[in-house]
Amino acid sequence: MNYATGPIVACSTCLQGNAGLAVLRLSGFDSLDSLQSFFDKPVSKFTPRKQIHLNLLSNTKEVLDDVLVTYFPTPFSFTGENVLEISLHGNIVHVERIISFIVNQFSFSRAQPGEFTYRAFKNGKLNLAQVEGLDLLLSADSNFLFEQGLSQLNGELYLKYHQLYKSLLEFTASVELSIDFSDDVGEEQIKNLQHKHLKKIHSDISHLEKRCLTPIGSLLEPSIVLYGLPNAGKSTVFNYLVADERSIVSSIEGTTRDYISESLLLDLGRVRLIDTAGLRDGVDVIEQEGIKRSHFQINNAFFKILIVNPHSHFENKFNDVDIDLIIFTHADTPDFKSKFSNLRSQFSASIPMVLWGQVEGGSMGADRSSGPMGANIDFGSIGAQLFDGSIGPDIFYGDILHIINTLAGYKYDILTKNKPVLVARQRELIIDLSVKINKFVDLFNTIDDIAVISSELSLIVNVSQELIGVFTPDDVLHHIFNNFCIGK
Ligand SMILES: Nc1nc2c(ncn2[C@@H]2O[C@H](COP(=O)(O)OP(=O)(O)OP(=O)(O)O)[C@@H](O)[C@H]2O)c(=O)[nH]1
Ligand SMILES: [Mg+2]
Repeated sequence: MNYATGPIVACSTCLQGNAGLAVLRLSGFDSLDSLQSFFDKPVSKFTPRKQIHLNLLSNTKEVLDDVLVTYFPTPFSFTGENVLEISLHGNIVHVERIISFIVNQFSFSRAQPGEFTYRAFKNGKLNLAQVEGLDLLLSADSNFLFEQGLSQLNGELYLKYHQLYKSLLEFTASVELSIDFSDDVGEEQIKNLQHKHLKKIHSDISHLEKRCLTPIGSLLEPSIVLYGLPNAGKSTVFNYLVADERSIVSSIEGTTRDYISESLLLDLGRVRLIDTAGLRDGVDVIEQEGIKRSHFQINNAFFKILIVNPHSHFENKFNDVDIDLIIFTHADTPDFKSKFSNLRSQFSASIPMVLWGQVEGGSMGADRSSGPMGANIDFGSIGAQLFDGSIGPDIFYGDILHIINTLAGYKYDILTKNKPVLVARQRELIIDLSVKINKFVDLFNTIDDIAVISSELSLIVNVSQELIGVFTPDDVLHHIFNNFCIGK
């Protein structure tokens, strides 16, 4: 982290291309007077937190742009320093020209990634948990992640951490009490007090620990994987879902050698849909590597879809716990019904199943809205007349995208119901706290040496301090702030 000490400037809106507006953020300048030559209105007219409409001027008094400026005087700003936000026209070349002008004319530095937030943190405007919440919110791919980021930014977790920290300090004080005043305060009284505090701490930590048990990898970047044996129809289903001939489809086993992913927008937010290499043994090293990678994707996906072609020899070697949905392909082919009926019993009755097939004469793929056979046939579903409902109530008919949307959304809701702690740093510290407190409870109940108890306790207090950011090692800070992008 190599942050400047003087004033900094950056564009805080995402400028991937030309846009209507861009917002520049300037922070850390001594006074508005130093920037007077940049504006065609006197800075004495600027009212804090109210927009003012003016022209930006070059040093030869030419108009650079027609803008809106908002002034946030220290300490009532995002960074705690004097801040200006300038809304200007969002042409990339123009934005760059204005930033260069500010850098050269007024000796500003270009802000590094996360530098504004770092200043906010250093100046006590945000605590570390809030910084991490902001990071979560700004990079959230799902509504849930955004909401979690927002609630963390609003201090939901920080309050819990702080409450824990306070309990630990109170407990420490009661231990100190037994060291310093053991002659004056009754032993019984002290023990009661200490047990009460320890119980509270233990329960607070256990409660937080429960929120760290959901695997977060699968929540932060939710992915849905299609897996199964070679030739099952994975790539065919994948292409249908992403509405593009993205994956190569062929009747040759082992066509997909490495996994392929595409973004899919569902109700829960943006997910990665992954097509994997067919799982089989005894293949060449390249395909083995592809299969290894596929396993990694399967393990990490929060929603796993097994694709089965009932015409191929199939033995269920998959762990049923890991199957969220089974799609049986080739439902359009003769004999499908009997083959499928034989296969079904290999799976737990509680796993949802979809029957899916190519409509004869239609090409697999792109146009979901009408379907290759016209309006009456919903491509991706199988006509109900094929099965007459005799197959059972847990077989879904209808568009598979819709079914996946519903089931994946449902599972995501279950996984996120307990509001898991999402920031890896906090999770690690909470797990550490939990291990330490469990050990400590044993120690406290078995030994009487107050000096040993006190020193063990101080280790726990240190971890809780790190959790609320009273003490945070530099490399941890570096990691957190580097994750941000420029302008944040
Ligand atoms: N009739 C019919 N053919 C299908 C269906 N699904 C897939 N196929 C065909 O089955 C063959 C294999 O399909 P793929 O999608 O390439 O299978 P895959 O599971 O990706 O196979 P690998 O990449 O080798 O693991 C292709 O010829 C597809 O056209 C279906 O529902 N009905
Ligand atoms: Mg394939």
